[in-house]
Amino acid sequence: MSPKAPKEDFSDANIEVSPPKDYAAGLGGVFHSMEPALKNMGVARTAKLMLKINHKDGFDCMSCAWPDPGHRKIAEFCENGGKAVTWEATPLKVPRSFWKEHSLTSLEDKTEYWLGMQGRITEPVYKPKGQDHYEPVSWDRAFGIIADQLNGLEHANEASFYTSGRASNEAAFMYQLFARVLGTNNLPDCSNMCHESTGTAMQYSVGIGKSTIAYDDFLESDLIIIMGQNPGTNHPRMLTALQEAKKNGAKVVAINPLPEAGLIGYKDPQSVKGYVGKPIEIADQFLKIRLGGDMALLQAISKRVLEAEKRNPGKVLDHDFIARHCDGFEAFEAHMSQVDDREVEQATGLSTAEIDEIANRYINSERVIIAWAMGITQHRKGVDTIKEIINLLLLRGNMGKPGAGASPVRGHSNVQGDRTMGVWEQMPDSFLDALGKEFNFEPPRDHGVDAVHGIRALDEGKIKVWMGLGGNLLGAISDTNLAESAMRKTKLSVQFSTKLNRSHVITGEEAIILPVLGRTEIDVQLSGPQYVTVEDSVCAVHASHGQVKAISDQMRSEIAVVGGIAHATLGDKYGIDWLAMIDDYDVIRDHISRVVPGCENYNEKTRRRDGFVLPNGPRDERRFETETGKARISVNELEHIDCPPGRLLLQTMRSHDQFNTTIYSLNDRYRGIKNGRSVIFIHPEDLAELGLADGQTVDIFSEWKNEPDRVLRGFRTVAFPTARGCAAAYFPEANVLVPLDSTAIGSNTPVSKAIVIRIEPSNTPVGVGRPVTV
Ligand SMILES: Nc1nc2c(c(=O)[nH]1)N[C@H]1C(S)=C(S)[C@@H](COP(=O)(O)OP(=O)(O)OC[C@H]3O[C@@H](n4cnc5c(=O)[nH]c(N)nc54)[C@H](O)[C@@H]3O)O[C@H]1N2
Ligand SMILES: Nc1nc2c(c(=O)[nH]1)N[C@H]1C(S)=C(S)[C@@H](COP(=O)(O)OP(=O)(O)OC[C@H]3O[C@@H](n4cnc5c(=O)[nH]c(N)nc54)[C@H](O)[C@@H]3O)O[C@H]1N2
Ligand SMILES: [Mo]
Repeated sequence: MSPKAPKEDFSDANIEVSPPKDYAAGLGGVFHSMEPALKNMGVARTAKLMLKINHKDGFDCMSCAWPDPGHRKIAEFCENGGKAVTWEATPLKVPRSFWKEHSLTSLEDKTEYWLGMQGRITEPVYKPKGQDHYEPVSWDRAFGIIADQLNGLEHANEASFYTSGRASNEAAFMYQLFARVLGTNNLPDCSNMCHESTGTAMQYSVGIGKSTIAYDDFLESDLIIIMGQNPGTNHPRMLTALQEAKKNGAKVVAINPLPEAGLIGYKDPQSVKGYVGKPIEIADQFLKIRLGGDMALLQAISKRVLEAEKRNPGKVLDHDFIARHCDGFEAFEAHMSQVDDREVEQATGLSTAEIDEIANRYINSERVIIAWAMGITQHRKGVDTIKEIINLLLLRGNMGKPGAGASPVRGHSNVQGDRTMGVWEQMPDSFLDALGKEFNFEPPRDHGVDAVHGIRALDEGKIKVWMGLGGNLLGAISDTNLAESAMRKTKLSVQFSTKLNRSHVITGEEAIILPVLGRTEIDVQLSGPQYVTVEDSVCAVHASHGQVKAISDQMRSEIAVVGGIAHATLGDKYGIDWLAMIDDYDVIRDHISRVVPGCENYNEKTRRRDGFVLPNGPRDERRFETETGKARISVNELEHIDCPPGRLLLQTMRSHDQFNTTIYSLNDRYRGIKNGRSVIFIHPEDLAELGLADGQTVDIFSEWKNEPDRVLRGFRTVAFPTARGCAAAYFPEANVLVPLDSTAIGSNTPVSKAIVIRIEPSNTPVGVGRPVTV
């Protein structure tokens, strides 16, 4: 069957709801990646690619950042990796006629799903000022338009350079170099909306904003606590690691307001036993916490640890570790004695017995890992919550020893690498010094804008050129309506993309889309075939080799595009030879060797079959490069989320069939949803209290300070066993409800997991196209 793009947009009118599942994967899981919608993408090319995913001579799966085990299986991928590959490697092209047929105005009603299903973008297109259509444009002309706009700016800070975490290390390194040579640190990235809270907290507490464990630590741990993460969907291969850890005797505690299937049970899709056998149990204890309750829970556990030490002096705390490596213990101990049990109960919705149980598990385990993701970072107190995770680990020396440590599980497959390469609006001076020395220029020192401040700057008319190395900022950022009107105020918006998304539809006065190669595709430059490099969630760096021929020779590698724009804009300013970097990526890697700490001999090390692991102070030698030179046990004030009566707290999360703003199908299998995304999950007793029925159509209002309510209309209620007082809906649709200024303290990450909402019966039908948001 040759793939076809859908003409009509998809309808949510026939949503089917069935009870949620209580286990994840199974062999069916892998086959599920070929579900009908994806079949439309054409699976023939995918078959070959499947065998090369995450293999040593293959390519790095572009889905999530979960690490590769040392021993890789024949099929080292998961269902959702399969979807990502199929989606990218489709032979379906956006035809030239598309741009004539569809005005931008007509595309405004289209869903992300429909846009993505139109196929790969294979030629550069340009939307001139005052026009409502894109038209094909040559690469040279596109570079020329961009260069003219950039060179016409009064200051480089009128440009902003967004990055999404799929970009390779080489592309990211060149991109940040280009921005800084131009004279700006305006380098917002998807991480600002993702693990920024982790980076901020861990940098403060332990001197590095990354995981302190290696893959094998999971296999040596005796207790793994998973907080605010849904690995069955978002990091499916983590379930294999958990299964092996359990075989080795580890216990697992899951903390989540939703009973996520993958946290309850698992069938390994890659073993015969997994196919025919019963699911294994994942969580030994499941804490159905209220949204935002984690900080209170962590404090309550730490309090119990300290009390246990009082009862058994010298037996509970790791005194030696604390004395040698930590500071702040006394102040912390004093602060924990004030933790108020009633407040903990209110914040968490958990019973004393439940908290006692997890505390006892923690105290009785020698090697503990705490893993977390967006359920922790995307909260107003996300940074402080992560500091409390670190506090708890430090009390018993659970850092820098086998089987123990902090495991923030990253999102995008190379989001961590992009940061290592300097994509950050506030890189430290040491990095900027090295960059300036290598390329003979003085990098700007003022911090740039992050994702949220970037939208504000757009709205204030301060950004004249906006560029995106991948991603879909308008789909991903909070406050969709505000963000979109902000983007329309810029002069030129430029996107490097594989597929169409919202950020191509809502544009600056002029707009350009530049079609790039994806990770699956063979990349040949003047010096021959090239590879790129990536860093996973546990700081392992390795090469990724494209495997299939691109479906059009008009597409260029991200590196060739960054280099092309830089060359057109800057020529050979400061003697930087952009074209040499394009011709041979080894040249970029040589620069990386001399600029990025830990990347010395980068060409040699990334050619090793296993790549290499970046140095990590806490993990390698219990070295903590904080301001005090020690790991900091910190004091953090608990803050209760204020949810007035008659209101619910809403989290926005991913369905099983999406990758961020990319929608693979309208199903969310594990949660029992089929054929639609306009749903809001609510506890049956909350529904009853609010006078609402299961299956009723409602409008959702977000209440924020004195601002007019934000609204999402025509959603179907789904009675669901979530924590009381909490609701859940899918992002990106629900982003319209998140106020731009509602961000985490310290990291400025949008608070996507605790939105105060009011729900009212609706007259808007659950319908076709994008939901109604006015
Ligand atoms: N297939 C697939 N894989 C992906 C992605 C994808 O979209 N699809 N996205 C990638 C990216 S960029 C990222 S960042 C990761 C995201 O990975 P996750 O963080 O797993 O993604 P979310 O869907 O946001 O899920 C958040 C989880 O936290 C829980 N949660 C929400 N609020 C709270 C809270 O207050 N406390 C606790 N304890 N739990 C809470 C939710 O119920 C949910 O289970 O996945 C990456 N991998
Ligand atoms: N409400 C709410 N909002 C959220 C979140 C949430 O949980 N709730 N999560 C946040 C998180 S964790 C993140 S990471 C952000 C994600 O924000 P982004 O990273 O900006 O968004 P994505 O949806 O991953 O980007 C998808 C687009 O990337 C392009 N693309 C795909 N592959 C490639 C490639 O190889 N190269 C290039 N150049 N382009 C490519 C395609 O055009 C595709 O449409 O969203 C955030 N927004
Ligand atoms: Mo993310």
